[in-house]
Amino acid sequence: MTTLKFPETFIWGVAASAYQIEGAWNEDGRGESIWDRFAHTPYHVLHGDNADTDLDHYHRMPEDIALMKQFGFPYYRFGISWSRVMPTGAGNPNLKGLDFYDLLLDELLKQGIQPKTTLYHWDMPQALQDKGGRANRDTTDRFAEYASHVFERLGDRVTFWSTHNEPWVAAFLGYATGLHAPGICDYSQAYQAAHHLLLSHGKTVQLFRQDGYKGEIGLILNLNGLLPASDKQEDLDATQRVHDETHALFLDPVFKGEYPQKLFDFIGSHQPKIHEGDMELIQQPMDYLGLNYYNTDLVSFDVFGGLNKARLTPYSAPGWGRTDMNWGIDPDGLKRELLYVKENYGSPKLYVTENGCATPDTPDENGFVNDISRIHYIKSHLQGLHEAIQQGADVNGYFVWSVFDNFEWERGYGPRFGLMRVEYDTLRRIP
Ligand code: GCO
Repeated sequence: MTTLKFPETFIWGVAASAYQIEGAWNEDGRGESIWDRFAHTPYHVLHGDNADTDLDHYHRMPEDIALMKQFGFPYYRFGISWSRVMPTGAGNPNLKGLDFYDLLLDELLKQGIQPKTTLYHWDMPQALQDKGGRANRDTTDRFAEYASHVFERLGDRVTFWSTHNEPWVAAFLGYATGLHAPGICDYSQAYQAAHHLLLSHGKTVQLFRQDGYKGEIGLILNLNGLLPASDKQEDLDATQRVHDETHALFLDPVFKGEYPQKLFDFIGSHQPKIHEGDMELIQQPMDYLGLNYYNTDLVSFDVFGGLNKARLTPYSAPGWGRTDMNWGIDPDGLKRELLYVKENYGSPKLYVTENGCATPDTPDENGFVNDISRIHYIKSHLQGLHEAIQQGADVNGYFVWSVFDNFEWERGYGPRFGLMRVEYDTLRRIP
C-alpha cells in the first residue's frame, strides 16, 4: 500500500451543524427556527422525526468535545444557530445563546481543537420567514446584523469563518422543491433567495473586513458531480442547465461578478431582482471557497423534469455501490470538481469542508460498528483529493461529515453519517 503525503500545512477536521446536533430547541431564549416549524408540521420529515432533543449536544457539549479530543481531530467545523442568537431575527441578541458558543469555544481551545465556524446552516428564525424569509431583501441586512453580533462576541478566538453552508440547498430545496424548510414550492422565490443568500454573504464579508476581524472568511458550496447520461445533444444541454443552477449560479457571481446568462434566459420570468451595486458586493474577494462533495449523478433530458427539464440518476464508479442515501459513489468526482474550480475560477484557495457517507451500520452487542465501508469511502476520496493537489488545485484541508450520527433533515434519524455512532434511545456515543 502506498502512503499519500499531504502538504505540511494541510488541515484535518470533522464537521457538524447546529440544528443537526444541539437539541434544546426552546431553551435559554432560543427562538423558533424554520426547521422547528417545518419538522413540527406533519409529513415534512420521515417518521415524524424532529430535532427538539436531538443529540442533546447543547447539554453534553463538554463530553462531546472530550471525545473529539480523544480521537485527535485537529479541527472542528461547527455551526451557530441563528435563532439561538437572534430569537426573532431582529433587535437585541440573546446573550444566553451567545454564551453557549462562548463556552463551546473555550472548551475547544482548552482541548487544543481549532474552531471553524459556519454562520448559516439552514436554520433561519421563523419570524423572518413570516416576513418572506430569504426571498425578502431585508433579510440580507438582518443576516449581517446577526453576523456582527457573533463576530463581536467570538471574533477574538475564531479566525476561520464561513458565511453560508450550501446556499443552493437553502434556496432550491427550501423554496423550489419544498423538501427542506421553509417548504415552499416556487422557483421565483428560490432564485430570489439564491440572490439574497449571495448578497448577504457579500454584506457579511464586507462587514468582517470593515470591522477589522482577523482570519479567513469564505463561502461553502455543494458541488456534486454531474455527468451527461449520453452524448445526445438533449442530454448535454440538460446537464449544462443543472450545472448552471448548482455551480455557475453561485461560482460566477462570487468569482466573476455576473450570473450565467444562458440559465437566466432559460428560466425567463423566474429571474431574481438585482439592484445596482449588488454584483460588486457579492464579488468582493473572500479568502477561500469551501467545497462539499458527496456524490455524482447522471443527467438526462426529461420533459417532466421540473424547471430544468432534467432527470438525475445516481452514478457509481465501476466497483462501487450506493450509500444509504441512495447516492452513487464516485471518488474521482471529488477530483474533477476541485480541478473544475481551479481551472475555471482562477485557482482559489480551497478546503473540502464536507465529505462522507451514510452506511447501513450494524452494531455488535457493545454497540460497536466496524466501519469498513466508511473507511473505504473516505480513503478513496482522499486519494482523489491528493491527485487534485498534484495536478495543481490549491486544496488546504479536509473535513469529514460528520463527527456523530445526527438528524439528517427530511430523512430524520435514518441515515447515519457519523464517525461516532449514536444510540438514539439512550444518546450514548459509541466511537
Ligand atoms: C449537506 C449538509 C449536511 C448534510 C450532509 C449529508 O451538505 O447537505 O451540510 O447538513 O447532513 O450533507 O446530507
